Amino acid sequence: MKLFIQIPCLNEEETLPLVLESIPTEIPGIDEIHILVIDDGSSDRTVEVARAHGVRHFVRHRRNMGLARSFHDGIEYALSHGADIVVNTDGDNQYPQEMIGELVQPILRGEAEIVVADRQTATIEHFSPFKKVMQRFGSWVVNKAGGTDLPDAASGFRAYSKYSLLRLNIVTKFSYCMETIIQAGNKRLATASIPVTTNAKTRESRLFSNIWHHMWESGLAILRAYFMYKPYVLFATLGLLCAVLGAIPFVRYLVLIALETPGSHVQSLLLGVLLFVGALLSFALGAIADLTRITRSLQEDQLELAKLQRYGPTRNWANDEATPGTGTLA
Ligand SMILES: Nc1nc2c(ncn2[C@@H]2O[C@H](COP(=O)(O)OP(=O)(O)O)[C@@H](O)[C@H]2O)c(=O)[nH]1
Ligand SMILES: [Mg+2]
Repeated sequence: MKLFIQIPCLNEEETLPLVLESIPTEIPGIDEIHILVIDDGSSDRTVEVARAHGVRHFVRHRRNMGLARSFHDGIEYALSHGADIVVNTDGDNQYPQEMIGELVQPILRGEAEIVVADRQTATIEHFSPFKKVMQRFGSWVVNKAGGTDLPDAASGFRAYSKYSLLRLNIVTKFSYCMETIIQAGNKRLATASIPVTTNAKTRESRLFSNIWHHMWESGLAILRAYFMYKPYVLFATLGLLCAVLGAIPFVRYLVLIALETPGSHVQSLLLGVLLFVGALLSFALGAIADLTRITRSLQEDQLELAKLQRYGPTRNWANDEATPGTGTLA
């Protein structure tokens, strides 16, 4: 069993040693532990520091390409080097690397494909009460959209089985954390969570300038991910709303005409017709969006097969069965 621990880094020379020193050298059930540093265009000595600490695997971006792309490229590297499980941790030493052994256990036991560490945000001292409430709310929204039950959806400290990595396709540029959970939920990949305590804060977040920025980006990512899987829910709701609202002025118009009240009442008619057109458009867009969703899911099946061919067979650990197709693709 080959484990890759990937660390996306943007100028982390100061904290990276702490991260690397706290990564366990032995984990029950794991035969090989490899550390992969993804340098996303750092201008400091991140890579030299990693080398000095014995890191042998690197993905390097000449320019900064963002966290989602870095995660994606790290996964490609790990899978093409034979990873069975990939753990993601941060370069700012926010997460307790000592817990990686525990993090991978639900995968090894066949209970989950993705394990998300629960930072227990309610207990983190440097989080403001508002941030704590927002963390809970954000996780609640993600769980609603994905049909999952994870207490800390924004946590980047996670373990992924190879099978889950073959099935996930990241499309948003920013908050891949939320997106992966919603995808996993919609693809019925088993997820699990283990509680961890985070290390003391080493610096401010570089991903988000403030909590509003975080909420805005996360909200957009959640909406897009949700939209990818259930576009008809949005359009059907919008269409129904327009239809119901449109019926009110329309009925008013009919009643006023029937009662032969003075005036043409054309405004009511116009508003009613406008809203009915809106409803019609929403339903039509819903139908198109649903067809696109079907096309996408067929393309995802193709992509999964292509990845299987490239990265070799895997097992659906949670079901303890070979993935369809693995027999012939070996
Ligand atoms: N690849 C990449 N990693 C980044 C970028 N910005 C931050 N990171 C890394 O992502 C991780 C989390 O960043 P951090 O600033 O701690 O954000 P936080 O998750 O909000 O605390 C760290 O390992 C950073 O080095 C970026 O633009 N590209
Ligand atoms: Mg951080």
